[in-house]
Amino acid sequence: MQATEVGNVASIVKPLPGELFRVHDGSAEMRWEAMSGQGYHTPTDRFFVRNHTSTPLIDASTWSLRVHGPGVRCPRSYSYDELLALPARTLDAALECAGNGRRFYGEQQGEPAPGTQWGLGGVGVARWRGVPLRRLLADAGLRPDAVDVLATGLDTPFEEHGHVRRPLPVGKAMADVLVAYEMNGERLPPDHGFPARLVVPGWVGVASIKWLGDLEVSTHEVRTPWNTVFYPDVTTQPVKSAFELPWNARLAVGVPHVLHGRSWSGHGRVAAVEVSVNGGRTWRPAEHHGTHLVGAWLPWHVEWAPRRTGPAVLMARATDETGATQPALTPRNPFGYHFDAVVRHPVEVV
Ligand SMILES: Nc1nc2c(c(=O)[nH]1)N[C@H]1C(S)=C(S)[C@@H](COP(=O)(O)O)O[C@H]1N2
Ligand SMILES: [Mo]
Repeated sequence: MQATEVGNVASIVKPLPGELFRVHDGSAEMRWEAMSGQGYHTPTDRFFVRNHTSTPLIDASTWSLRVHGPGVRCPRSYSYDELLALPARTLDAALECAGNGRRFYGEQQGEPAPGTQWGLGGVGVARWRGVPLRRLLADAGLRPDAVDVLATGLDTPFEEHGHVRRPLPVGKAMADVLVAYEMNGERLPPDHGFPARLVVPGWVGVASIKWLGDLEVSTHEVRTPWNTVFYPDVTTQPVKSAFELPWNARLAVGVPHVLHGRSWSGHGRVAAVEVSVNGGRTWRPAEHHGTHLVGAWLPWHVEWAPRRTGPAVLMARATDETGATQPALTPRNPFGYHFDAVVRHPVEVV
């Protein structure tokens, strides 16, 4: 690993050391080698950040969260302390940007998609703690004709589109969504949504609105730029896999290596992972180990003792409990979302 170089972008508060992150404009991608030797969760110091504008610094003592709109009978407003006083739940869940893997539309399929050129590091698993959204909606007297919950962020408006906001269908809002105020056992850091954010398990990251200020419950379907112009028709995240290795990792010939990786799916548990160390000619099952939670990821490993020096291509292919698997090619997507094809990870045997 190279010497520490502390990167920084004005729009993100936390340090972005070069061995943990690749910085793209206003966003920071985790380097997958930074998960090597880590536990089940992604430590907050290396958790990816995706901001439309920049991280706001919000004063919790004057902050409040409104729950209102025609879909509720009794609008409510919660101070930070009131939110913290409600019954809390802990949830281990992956958060992933819809554009994670976008770079491979160009790199592997020869059809570059515009937008942030994420490798596979626009994903992380954290232990979130907060109040189930269903509790807030029930307390506000959710009406049977409620349709969408429009969550709005308090960050500065994005271009001419206004505040970042996206409707969440009531069915999902009442199922497993959390209004989180803790991440990995600590107060939510500014970059990840302090004082509170949504965590929407299995869905595209943009559903998990940060710096939450307002929840408006409607009795009709809501359209905002974040479900029309950007991120139309994307909800559940597909199946993906990554090796906890640097791109072009150098591996010594003739000695056994344990190659670690993780696979995840927005549809449910990962059921099987196969690995190829020869660019997809032959495959073998990976061994699963450790915790495996639905809505998070499955850690796995294989042993490999390379016999020849030179370049090699590692590939990992997961299948989830619904039978969804990683194809050889992802169909073209105009926005570069949901790249789920098997990624060819180059290494150098030396
Ligand atoms: N208010 C607000 N919420 C937001 C965003 C944003 O820019 N503003 N970015 C979204 C996107 S596109 C993603 S992928 C996730 C990223 O969450 P993270 O930065 O905590 O990793 O937050 C989502 N929530
Ligand atoms: Mo995203």
